[in-house]
Amino acid sequence: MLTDASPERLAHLYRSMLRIRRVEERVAAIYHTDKIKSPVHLSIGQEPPSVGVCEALAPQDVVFGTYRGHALYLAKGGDLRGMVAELYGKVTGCGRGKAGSMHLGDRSVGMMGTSAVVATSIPHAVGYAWAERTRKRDTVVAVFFGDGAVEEGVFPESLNFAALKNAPVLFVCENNLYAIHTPIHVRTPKPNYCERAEAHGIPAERIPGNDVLATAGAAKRAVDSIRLGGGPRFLEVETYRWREHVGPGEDWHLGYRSRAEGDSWVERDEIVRIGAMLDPDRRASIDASVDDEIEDAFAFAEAREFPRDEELYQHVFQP
Ligand SMILES: Cc1ncc(C[n+]2csc(CCOP(=O)(O)OP(=O)(O)O)c2C)c(N)n1
Ligand SMILES: [Mg+2]
Repeated sequence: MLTDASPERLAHLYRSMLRIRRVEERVAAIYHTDKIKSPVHLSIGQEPPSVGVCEALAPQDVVFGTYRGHALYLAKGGDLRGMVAELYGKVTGCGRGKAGSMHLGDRSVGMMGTSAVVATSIPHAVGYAWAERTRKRDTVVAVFFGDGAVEEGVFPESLNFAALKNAPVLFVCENNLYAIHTPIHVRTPKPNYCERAEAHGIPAERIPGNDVLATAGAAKRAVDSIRLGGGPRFLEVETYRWREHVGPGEDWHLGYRSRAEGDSWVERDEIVRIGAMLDPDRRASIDASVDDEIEDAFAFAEAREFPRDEELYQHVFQP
């Protein structure tokens, strides 16, 4: 990690978050054409948790995520062309066109995979971390999940096992305050996620305000401790989903959350905040290069082929 708030570091964080935002905006804009063959759970507004935590990880470290995985895939260094082609269902996609948006992976950069079944990647990550520790490998495993996943039974089971085995795992709860259309306060009497981690002997930190620098700082402290053998850590990053739960649009009309609440998050857009810390010329050059890269990735996806029929049973699990 570069020194705190150096221009290089801010430019990197800005670029990384902007790239995720612009790709997803393009996905949303073309979704009605049906060229994208997959349901999409957009991370627009939720760029800081993935970008902040991934900045603190080393190249050999690995991540596990959820169906809302575009931000994590890109923040961990996943190939942009591979992701867009995957959304199109093309054979050059990172899952050879068979995985779609909800199952992104790129093992070459430690993006181990994502799951559409809420909370399932938590025990996967703990098992992987324990295996890496047993093999005496210098790997930190970060697992990302939503506030809804905390209500699944595997959450406390996984925390307990990770603490017991001193597994090198960083739990990252992206608390966007909702599970689909249900707010936290009607799902749980006490959303004290950090206390729940601490009850298992796992040090925990809550980062309010969708703050990428604070997230990166907390993640760095946690990752350093895990790498030194300090055992699992827990982060709760407060964030906010701007678009509908699944799909390209907005959903303020549904009434489960207010436009005023949404506006309060949009007004403190972290991409705008970090961008304002940059020299305007540098920011403009990043904006242009991100647009070029996205143009290239969509052109690549458009031009490529769908998998052939005979590939239907290749690269898939067959019991
Ligand atoms: C085991 C399981 N139960 C229910 C669902 C249906 N479901 C899909 S997403 C979701 C909400 C999850 O909310 P959260 O974990 O907060 O993640 P977010 O979508 O807010 O990022 C639910 C209940 C599912 N996919 N898997
Ligand atoms: Mg949620």
